[in-house]
Amino acid sequence: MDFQELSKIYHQPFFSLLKQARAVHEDHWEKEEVQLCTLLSIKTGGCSEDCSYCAQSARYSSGVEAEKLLGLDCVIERAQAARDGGSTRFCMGAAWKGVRGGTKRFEDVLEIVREVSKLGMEVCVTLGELGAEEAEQLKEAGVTAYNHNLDTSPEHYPKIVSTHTFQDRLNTIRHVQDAGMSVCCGGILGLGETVDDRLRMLEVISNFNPQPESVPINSLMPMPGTPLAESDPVTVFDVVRMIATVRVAVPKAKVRLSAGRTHFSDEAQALCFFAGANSVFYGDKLLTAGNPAMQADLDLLEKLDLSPQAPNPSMEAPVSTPDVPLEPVLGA
Ligand code: SAM
Ligand code: DTB
Ligand code: SF4
Repeated sequence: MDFQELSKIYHQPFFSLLKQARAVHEDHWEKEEVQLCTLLSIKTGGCSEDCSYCAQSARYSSGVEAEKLLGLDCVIERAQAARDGGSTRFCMGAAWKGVRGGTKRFEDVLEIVREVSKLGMEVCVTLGELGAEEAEQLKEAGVTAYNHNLDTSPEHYPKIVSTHTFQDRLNTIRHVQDAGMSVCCGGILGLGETVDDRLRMLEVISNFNPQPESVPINSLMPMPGTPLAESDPVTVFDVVRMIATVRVAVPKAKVRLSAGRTHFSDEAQALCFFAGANSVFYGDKLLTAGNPAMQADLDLLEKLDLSPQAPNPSMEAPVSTPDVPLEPVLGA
């Protein structure tokens, strides 16, 4: 979808937008289900990048200390606990600029992925920048989806990060698609961007070929010591409008109501689910920040007559559409 179309959808009266998003949602998703995904930070802090929202950048005094890559046994224990708790996707995050083949740390990650992929959950990793070969090795080891967010518009991106470019992000996403992994790609609301920036980001994401398998919508969790620590919170209505617009633009994607839920009431989250969100991070911690308690989430789903989604470990990556350019479009 192009920017004009997205803008028209986004700016229609609130209830018309909800109605449209709900109709698209019901056409593509039969069951009243929400996927529960568990996050684990396998390598925390000390990151070389300067993403101004992130507590894990080594450049800011956020109180998050740099740690080593977690050992295999520890990760497996956490993954088993996630599965036993009802998660169907296990997402491992590392505070790295990226990974390079042939290094010990990449070999260690591949070993972790091989073992986690035996547990019957979807396996997602988010390790930063990837080349084509690294992407193939991750796919081979058992990764089903790679999370790499665009986070904001191409125009706003350089105001938020200076150590890598928006185009670097697109290149990694291309490598992930070429290797046959699903792409999980979304962004953050609350980085001082305009609504147009949010829609420009969605324009780029919705024009991926294939479209992403999942789109996480994070609301900034202002982290002490980072340049965005004093940012104004995003409003629930902005989040709901964005989720609804994503639902219409990327109908087959899981739309993941991601960071920031600790600031939202049950009623606000109910609106997000109505608007098309059908996945959440589940567990009381995200990577370094807090998340609602597991029982609170289960209680909320029950109140809304939603059930946790059944496992689908053999999930195939979406396929590209013929006659549509394969390169993600920038400035189209
Ligand atoms: N280093 C890798 C990367 O940048 O892709 C993976 C980890 S990074 C922490 C994953 C994503 O978490 C970011 O792209 C951003 O969308 C989200 N994130 C990080 N800090 C956040 C914060 N304070 N509030 C909301 N979302 C945040
Ligand atoms: C995503 O879009 N959100 C998750 C996951 N992908 C890796 C991360 C949220 C991080 C929130 C801040 C923190 O925990 O430090
Ligand atoms: Fe590093 Fe990722 Fe945080 Fe940026 S968002 S500082 S790349 S961990």
